[in-house]
Amino acid sequence: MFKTLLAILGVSCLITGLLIACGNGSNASIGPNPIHMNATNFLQTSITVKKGERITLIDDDLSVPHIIANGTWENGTVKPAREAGAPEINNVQINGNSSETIGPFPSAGTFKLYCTIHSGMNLTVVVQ
Ligand SMILES: [Cu+2]
Repeated sequence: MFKTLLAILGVSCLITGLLIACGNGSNASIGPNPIHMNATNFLQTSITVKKGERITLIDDDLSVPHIIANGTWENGTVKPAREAGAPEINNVQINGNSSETIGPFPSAGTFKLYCTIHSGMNLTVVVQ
């Protein structure tokens, strides 16, 4: 009886330890300056970061991908453009339920990103 109790206690400790380890692992996998996206847009229109930092785009939708590039949507029309000092973001695909880290942004300024799939899906990155 006592041995059985000890065994149960041991297994419980093992499971608890594994859960804690897994929790730490998933937190560490989220990159700097997270920006979430749903199926059709960024959940925030701009983000301010420090010079040299990166941003992390997180696709919270299970099935819809996003493809990110330098430029902006204006009244339903794509205006590809890369500002001086902007990192080249050349059709970076973020699949459903995953994330990609973009950058670094080496220069101060205001940089526009858009999704090539979703009309009006714009993000402004302000680097200070
Ligand atoms: Cu998109």
